[in-house]
Amino acid sequence: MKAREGIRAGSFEANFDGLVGPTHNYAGLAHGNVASQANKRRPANPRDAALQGLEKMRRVAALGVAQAVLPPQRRPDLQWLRKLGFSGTDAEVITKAAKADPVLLAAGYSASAMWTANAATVSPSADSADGKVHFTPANLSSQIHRSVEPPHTSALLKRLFPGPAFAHHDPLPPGRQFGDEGAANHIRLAGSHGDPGLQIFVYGHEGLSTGGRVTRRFLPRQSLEASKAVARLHGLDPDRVLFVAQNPAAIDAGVFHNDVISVGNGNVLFCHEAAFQDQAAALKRIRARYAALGSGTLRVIEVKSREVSLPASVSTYLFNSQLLSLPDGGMLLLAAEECREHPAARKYLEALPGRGLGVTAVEFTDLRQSMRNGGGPACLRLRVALRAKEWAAVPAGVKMDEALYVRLKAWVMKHYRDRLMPADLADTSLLKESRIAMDALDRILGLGS
Ligand code: SUG
Repeated sequence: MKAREGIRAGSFEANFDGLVGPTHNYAGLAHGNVASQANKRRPANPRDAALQGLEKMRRVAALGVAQAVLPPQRRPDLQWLRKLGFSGTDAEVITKAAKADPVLLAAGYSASAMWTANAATVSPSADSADGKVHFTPANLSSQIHRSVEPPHTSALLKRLFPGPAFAHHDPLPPGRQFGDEGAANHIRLAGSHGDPGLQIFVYGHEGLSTGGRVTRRFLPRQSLEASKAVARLHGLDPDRVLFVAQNPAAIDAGVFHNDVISVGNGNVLFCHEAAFQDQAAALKRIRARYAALGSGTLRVIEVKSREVSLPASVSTYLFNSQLLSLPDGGMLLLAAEECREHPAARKYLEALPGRGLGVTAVEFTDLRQSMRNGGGPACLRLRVALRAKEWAAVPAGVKMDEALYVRLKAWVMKHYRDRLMPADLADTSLLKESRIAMDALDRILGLGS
């Protein structure tokens, strides 16, 4: 792995992965997320979950891609539980919440901040009117356990991206009409990471529409109104922004975020044929807007249902792969191990690099613990396209290199349990263990508490 600083020039994408926290568990809290529902109350292994995430970060850093770590949020969020009327000592708060409503306790204890694709929407300086990198933390209003995250995410992003090069917005006002789930519903296409790009905001529903429901089974999470507000806040050029509706049938099949059914990078858009509403028209708009950038032609890799079905796309998270621009000019598709185990997905991916469509290599990564909660490779990372001087402003302590990997691995081995059930959240020793672990992590990353 290369050194942390001083080696990068120009503009590039940095991946900020969420480090899985010590309270990772399967509480079945996530609506519309079929993996979370299917694995409800199964035993989780927080240690393996964190180690799997660390291996992915290590691999990406070894490829020469800028990689950093976002620390887990402190859980349980006792302040949040206190706001709900649970009082007394910290241990009493836990015990009372466990007795009154274990779902609320699980929400206050959720490690869901690990899926940093939902932390915020980010626009690089090449795209914004004021030349700053813009961040809007997602309000995550649609899920109670995820709505705990935004204040902590806001504070963390301000800490990690300090100074005049960065603009930090508040999360959007809460509520379904402004439901915002961050970068998971946002695709940026550009000739290269430093060029002005096309930002595609994919939404599930029109929050202010009175036209009835678009889906039958699951409520969509991202609203058009939220996407539009973020585009306004970030000072984006309207000619380089598109709002595209998700296919309601995909949402009902378990595509609760668009990044479960499409991913873009550079001049490549990789998507299933069932990703968008009126897909042919949507792709036509995307191609036309991309062409207007003057950065060449967009390559759309559209996978047909007969190649990989919609249910198989959801179970394998094929489109939740990371598409990474490599220093040698190639593009790697980093897929979940589940894709290798699924005959159709595997066959598709084995052939892909040979087809001359822009993806030059495919690798697999084992993220089984996260996958059981509906989080694949792309869910675990927040992409931030940065200029070298912007990257230099990020605290060195969070930038991944071999030394940090080794320290974090030892930290996980020391502090994490290898089995956690939702019922264990009532055990107040978990509160103490988590605090000790997080204090030690603050020292490793040099962030203070
Ligand atoms: O919000 N799962 C997360 C998974 C998020 C995946 N992110 C992206 N697609 N970008 C969610 O549904 C499960 C938690 C539980 O059930 O305990 C959960 O929150």
